[in-house]
Amino acid sequence: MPRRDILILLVLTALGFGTMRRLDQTGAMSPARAAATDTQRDERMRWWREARFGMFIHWGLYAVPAGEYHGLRSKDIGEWIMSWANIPRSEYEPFARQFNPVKFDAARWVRIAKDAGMKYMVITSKHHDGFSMFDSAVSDYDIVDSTPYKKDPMRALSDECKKQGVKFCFYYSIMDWHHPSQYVKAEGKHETAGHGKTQMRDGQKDTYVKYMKAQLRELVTKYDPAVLWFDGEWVDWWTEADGKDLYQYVRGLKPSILINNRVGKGRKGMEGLNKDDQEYAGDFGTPEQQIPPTGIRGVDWESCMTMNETWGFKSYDNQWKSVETLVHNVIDTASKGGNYLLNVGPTAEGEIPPPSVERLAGIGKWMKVNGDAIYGTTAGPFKTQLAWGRATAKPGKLYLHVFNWPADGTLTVPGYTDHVTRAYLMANPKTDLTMKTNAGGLLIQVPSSAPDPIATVIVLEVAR
Ligand code: H79
Repeated sequence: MPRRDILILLVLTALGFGTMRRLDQTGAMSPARAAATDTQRDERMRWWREARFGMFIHWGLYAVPAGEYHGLRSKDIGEWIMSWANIPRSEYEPFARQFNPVKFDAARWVRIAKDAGMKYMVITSKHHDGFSMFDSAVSDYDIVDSTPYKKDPMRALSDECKKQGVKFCFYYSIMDWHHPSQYVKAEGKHETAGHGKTQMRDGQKDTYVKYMKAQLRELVTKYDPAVLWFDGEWVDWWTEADGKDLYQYVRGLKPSILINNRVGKGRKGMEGLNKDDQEYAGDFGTPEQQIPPTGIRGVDWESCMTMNETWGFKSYDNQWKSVETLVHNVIDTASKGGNYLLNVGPTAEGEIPPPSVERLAGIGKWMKVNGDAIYGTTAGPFKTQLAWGRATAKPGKLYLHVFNWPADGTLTVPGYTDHVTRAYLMANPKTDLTMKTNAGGLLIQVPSSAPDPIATVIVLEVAR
């Protein structure tokens, strides 16, 4: 490691960077240090908490077989085909020769995300299959050196995100099905195929960690990502100490970067939030394919989810969620204080599938009117789930997201007694809605039918 990095690392370690809650070596924390690190942490989390909605992109060689290998199809996820179809490296590598995304248009991808109301994108720089989607100096198994495309789409995307004001972020898998340090030891599986739990060859871990660090240095210094989103950390050869070390390394490369909890072992299964037996590395929790039943105050988290049933493109997955479900998910997540990271799986030709584009446009239409009730909000104040929908909050404002419109023209906000000075529809801010209170809470007179069939937002101005 260069001297400069060691220095930065020492300083950051001394400042107590890198744990979900910040403790010093003894496990205790002086109030002064807590305040300092909280401020730094709040500072670097600020844009992310404000953003609330991002695009996940799973794009790699797996888009070539698109969920089918020698006639075999599966319900399993597309980017795991090297595992479930038991494809050895020698047969998987040639997919690179068919990966030619001539229809890839960085400006269009970023525009699609932006028009959907998404504030950041997280794209696979390297998934479990080990193929680098950027021009890596430490591997030839990358898009520039091994495909007929020969260009670097991450360069184009990073530039385009800067131009259009979308935060650009990378996913990176710790488990690697292509690196010689790792192999498969499982009944009936090829030694060099993909597998949920790769083994580490004796004495090879240091070599592999050096390789990861070299790639991460390239990713951070060449593309300036706002987040590093690790995954594939559950293999038994990866430890929390490894995670903390990698966290500090990446933060040393760019002090303002955000790093998810999958850099280490904090993640609690698919729930994704941190276990509480010790302090784990990572700036935010990562529930996968689920939205937690309630939020947790003071904990940052982001739910990632597919729009159909796969992350990487599968030609025959038509199980699309409706625009209504997706908008409800954005709202549900925000109402619990989290971010929603919604996935698209582009084709090997470089196109975001049209059903995804249509749905994103639908979400964007809603966000354009109601975005103020999502961006920069925190969880609503209600302890129990509202029968008609969800609530989000900002200082001086409460946003009611009504999924089920009241048949009798009266919306009841149960137990709500704060001083409300005004109520109006987000889509019609000039017209006041009539309110009264009774023992049940606040009663708002609303139009007889739902102004927005997906979710109507009612804004309450609250005296602080
Ligand atoms: O990149 C996408 C997927 O390929 C990857 N994560 C998303 C974002 C992924 N999805 N599912 N899996 C990986 C399967 C992993 C399942 C498990 Fe486990 C790993 C089961 C047991 C080990 C996760 C960690 C659940 C329990 C521990």
